[in-house]
Amino acid sequence: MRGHVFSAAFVLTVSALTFTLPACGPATPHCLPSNCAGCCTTDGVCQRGNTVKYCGHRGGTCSDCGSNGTCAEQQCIVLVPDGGESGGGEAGGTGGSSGGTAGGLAGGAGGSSGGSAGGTAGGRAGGSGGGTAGGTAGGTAGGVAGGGPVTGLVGEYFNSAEPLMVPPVTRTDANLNFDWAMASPVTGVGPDHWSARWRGQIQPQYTQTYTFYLRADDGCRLWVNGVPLIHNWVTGSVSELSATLALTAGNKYDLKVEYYDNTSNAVAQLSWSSASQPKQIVPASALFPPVLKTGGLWGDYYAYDDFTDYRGHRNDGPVSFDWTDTGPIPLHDFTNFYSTRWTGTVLPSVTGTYTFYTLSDDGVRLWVNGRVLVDNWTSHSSTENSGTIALIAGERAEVRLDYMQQDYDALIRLSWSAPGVAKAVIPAAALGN
Ligand SMILES: [Ca+2]
Ligand SMILES: [Ca+2]
Ligand SMILES: [Ca+2]
Repeated sequence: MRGHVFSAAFVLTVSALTFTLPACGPATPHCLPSNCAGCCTTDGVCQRGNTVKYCGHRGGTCSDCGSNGTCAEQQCIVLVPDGGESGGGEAGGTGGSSGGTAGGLAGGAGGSSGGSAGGTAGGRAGGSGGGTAGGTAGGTAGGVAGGGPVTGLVGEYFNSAEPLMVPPVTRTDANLNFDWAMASPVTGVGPDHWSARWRGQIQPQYTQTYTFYLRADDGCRLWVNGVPLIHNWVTGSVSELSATLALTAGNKYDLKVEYYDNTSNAVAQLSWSSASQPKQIVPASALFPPVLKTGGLWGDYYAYDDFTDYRGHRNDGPVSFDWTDTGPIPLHDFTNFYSTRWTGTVLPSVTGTYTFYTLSDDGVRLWVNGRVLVDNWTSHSSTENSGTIALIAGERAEVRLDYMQQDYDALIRLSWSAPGVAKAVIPAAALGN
């Protein structure tokens, strides 16, 4: 497939989200946003200075489940308040090795010492036990002692050709300046046939048109503030693609990069330049962890029914569409043989067994917290499928919904029910990404 470079000339303004951070809650088996603004460490104690996106479940990959059915190995993606959390002072992890990686993760796995996190930024309880983040590449992620902003991107690494869900390894990467050569990117992920996703925010210094350069072996995708700038999901030797976007100094823009290595060498480097900014690898000081956006799922739209020929992205909430006559305009206007993928989170309002329902024409697949709830990837007329999973009130669950249209009618709807929650299309207010 050919690569796409989207040129965009929008001036985009991001409204800053401000989080109020309550005091850290008591030790709980689950790190609930209702009683804690932080991620859980392996013993369930909340860390200050972070806001939970999801915490806990690792679905079928959980290797150490507690007696209550949740994972002892907490897998947290954390969101930090814009501008950093000031009230901190909890010491960053002592421990260990090197690094200065680590900002934002509850690293979680294993609890061995050797902590990541030395020199993390203010307000974070770094050093959550080692494991995943230890020894990451890239140098100083946070590094600002006592009250400075937490920098760096959340990096998720997958043993699959596509970034799916519930990655086996999550860590903070200071920036994207990787040349792994023939090696594995991180313990737990093999040297070939792996993929990664980085999410966060990027803050320019100048109000100018920036050029973004993504140098990769093999495939890569880049979005800035939701605008698809580069889409080059192909196998090949190292290549660099570029695209431009007008930015405003000091604003923080959502950044997402997806990447895969087929075989052999692996390279992923993100640079930028502008009239006043000589071309450079985007530094850690301009990169920040992601901020949760509520109100919808992230939808990626493809003109073919096998997730090829990418046509763009938008936030969708709720997911309830009849595209029989029009196709999903304005992303594209094909009425036959196309596909859409939604990713994000749902926020349960009660603790209990949820039933998720898809109504589709044609194929549909649904994952929640890494578990397959619906798999009906066939050509069919309007059909309802369902599956159940236990969720916890206030704890966001990861969702991925794949959809494909073959011909004739085109319908897709995502609903849920739970004890005390009547069956209904999942409302926008319960969606996030
Ligand atoms: Ca390789
Ligand atoms: Ca390669
Ligand atoms: Ca159809």
